[in-house]
Amino acid sequence: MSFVQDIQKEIDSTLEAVLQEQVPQRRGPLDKFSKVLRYALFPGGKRFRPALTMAAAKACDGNKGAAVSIGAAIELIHNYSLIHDDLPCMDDSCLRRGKQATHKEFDEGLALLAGNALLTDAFVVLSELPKRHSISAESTIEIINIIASCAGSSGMVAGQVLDLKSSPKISFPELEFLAIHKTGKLIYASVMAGALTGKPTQEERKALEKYGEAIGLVFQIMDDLDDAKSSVEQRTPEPPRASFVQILGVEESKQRASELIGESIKAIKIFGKRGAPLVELVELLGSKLPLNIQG
Ligand code: GRG
Repeated sequence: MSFVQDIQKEIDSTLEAVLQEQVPQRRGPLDKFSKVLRYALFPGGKRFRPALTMAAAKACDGNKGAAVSIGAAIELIHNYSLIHDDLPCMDDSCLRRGKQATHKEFDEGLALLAGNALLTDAFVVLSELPKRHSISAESTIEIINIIASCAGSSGMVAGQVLDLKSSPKISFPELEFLAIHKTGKLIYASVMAGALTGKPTQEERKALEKYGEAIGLVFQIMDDLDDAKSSVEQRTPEPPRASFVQILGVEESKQRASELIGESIKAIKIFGKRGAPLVELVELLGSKLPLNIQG
């Protein structure tokens, strides 16, 4: 089993345990709500962010159990963002991960509340790091601070506000700023929070900061390239939204992704063998780069 598949299993069972603990009443409306939460979380997506958390923990000789809990908490936040992103007042999407979006399967009210619950429950999981995994109170506060600030009004939510309000014709710097916030910040937090389960030196922190920032952007560029490829294959016009492909074109987007991949791998050279899972993950992300998009 690969590193990523291994992590998917561990994260799924931790998320299952969180559901069991956080929704105690198994009858009436709360039983239905528990189904809404389960529907949104399972089957999951790639669980890429938790994989980053575990890989960063490995690079810093961190605490594996704590990294699994942090990865699960980040996955709760990521899934909240997807539920809310699909709502009619946001991206208005009917499908997510090949099935009905949560608000379509249930209703908007329950979907909104499911997002709120997942976001809030993530912080229950994080606040239990000292009790469950002997992480110091100081490190726990730092982990919570990084995740909350990357998810909140100056992080992912800021990116979503810009996405909601900006025209498809924004400039390249504006698009990059949007992507760094909407997509990159939570990815960056996944890396840094994993590292903090160990005791990274200042130099190691700086290296991981560079890595986290670079792959956050790579993630969005690859997502835009994938969308462009699907539009061509399905002969459907791309929706009018700002994207790297729309602003830079296919070749320059690939070139930018490949530069960032190079920068991220260079940044973590100092970890030697301990950095192998981090390299594996960025390579996995870039593995679709040779993709051929012909309009
Ligand atoms: C609603 C506050 C709020 C934020 C929403 C995550 C997000 C911000 C919007 C999703 C829109 C989107 C398609 C962004 C592109 C990159 C991205 C985050 C894709 C989805 O993440 P994956 O590919 O999803 O990791 P899986 O299904 O694998 O978990």
